[in-house]
Amino acid sequence: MTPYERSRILLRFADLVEKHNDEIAALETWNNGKIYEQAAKIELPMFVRLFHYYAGWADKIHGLTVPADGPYHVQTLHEPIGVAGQIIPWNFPLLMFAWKVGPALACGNTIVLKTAEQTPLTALYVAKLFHEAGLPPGVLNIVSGYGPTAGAALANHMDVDKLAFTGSTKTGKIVLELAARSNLKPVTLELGGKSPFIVCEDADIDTAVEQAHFALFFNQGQCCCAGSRTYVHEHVYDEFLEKAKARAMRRIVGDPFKKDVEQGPQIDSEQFEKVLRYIKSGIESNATLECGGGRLGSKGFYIEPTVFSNVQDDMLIAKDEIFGPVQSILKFKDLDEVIRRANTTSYGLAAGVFTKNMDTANTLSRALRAGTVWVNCFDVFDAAIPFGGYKMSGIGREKGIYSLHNYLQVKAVVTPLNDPAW
Ligand code: TXE
Repeated sequence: MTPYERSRILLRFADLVEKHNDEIAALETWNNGKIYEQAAKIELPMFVRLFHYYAGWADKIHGLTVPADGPYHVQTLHEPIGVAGQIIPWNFPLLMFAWKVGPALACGNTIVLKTAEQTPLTALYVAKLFHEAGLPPGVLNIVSGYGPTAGAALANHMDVDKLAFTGSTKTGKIVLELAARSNLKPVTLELGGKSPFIVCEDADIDTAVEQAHFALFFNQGQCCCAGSRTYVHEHVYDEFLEKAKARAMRRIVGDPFKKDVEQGPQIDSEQFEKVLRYIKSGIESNATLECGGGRLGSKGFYIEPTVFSNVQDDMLIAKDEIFGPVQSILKFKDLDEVIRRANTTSYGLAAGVFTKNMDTANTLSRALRAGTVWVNCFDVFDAAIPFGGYKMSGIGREKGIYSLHNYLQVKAVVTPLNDPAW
């Protein structure tokens, strides 16, 4: 298929999704429990935008001519890598689908994608729309299955040429090992995080409070890049804490289809229990429980928006990825100290910095070992902005121009100049 035809299919697909925006958003809420308004007004439009973006790339992928020493004509061909295996999680079922499928198809690959066992619905629905958009049978294959069986089979398969995985660091290590033991397929990993959110002395406190709240509680706290260590300068700590607590107490939890509700249920009983265990551990390690701390109601996996203050770096709630609506607030004195503490983690996915001083913003954004640093904002996602982790938060980058390299082989073709054989 020509690159232009690929581009046309991606555009037609995006148009079909746009046409079915509200019903797909409803399906995503049934799938995951996320807020319907969020699915309909943020995630679906972002999904469509991602496919428009990759449609734009499909006919702009090309190699180079290389000025090598000697009488040679040297060129590189950028070829599709082949069959891409993709394993996605349950927290953003559609967006993770788009981050993986968009670049793989733009580059001309075929795909076997496994959805998370909790959230099989929307990928199947949109795959049908791909068919309607003219994607030939066999190019995009969706498998609904469990991790240790269907997921592991993909990672282990000798005929899968590339693996892209998003999920926990623990499972990331397993799939990397399976890939190494089988055919050494290249692997990109987007894993967990424990992202610092740093509020400097000169920050606009009301904005910082609202953004820190959003950074942690968005999507029921089930975000890999959640700002889950809120570091606040000692001079503004008390004011910040009071306002952060008040904001969390105002958070509306309930039926994700209802208007004005901000937080739905956690994804399943396993995650629900895990979050409650971490809350218990925070209380036992003597962090101060400012609000929340338990289950909300007696039906469904709803958790009260929870805020801990007086959190210390060595507490489990400050070290582990909780993946739930639990904000941990920590106090710091100066920049060197907060840089050191923010970087003392095995993760390195993202960071937030709130300050009015350009010098502080530049210092922190260079010093923090994280794949994304948001300054005076958080969770700004755009199809063109690369995303990925340092350290145990992953390998490689998704989105933007960087994602294309995950799905291409580079072949160097070397031909003598003035070859008598010509
Ligand atoms: O993740 P898993 P789980 C973190 C978060 C969460 C924890 C556990 O902290 O509480 O991980 O969640 C597939 N071979 N994140 O257990 O197991 C699985 O079927 C191949 C952060 O749900 O990593 C699913 O499709 N595949 C994360 C995907 O891996 C396997 C998002 C993710 O599941 C497999 C989700 C195996 N042996 C959880 N075992 C993020 N980075 O956003 C499981 N899978």
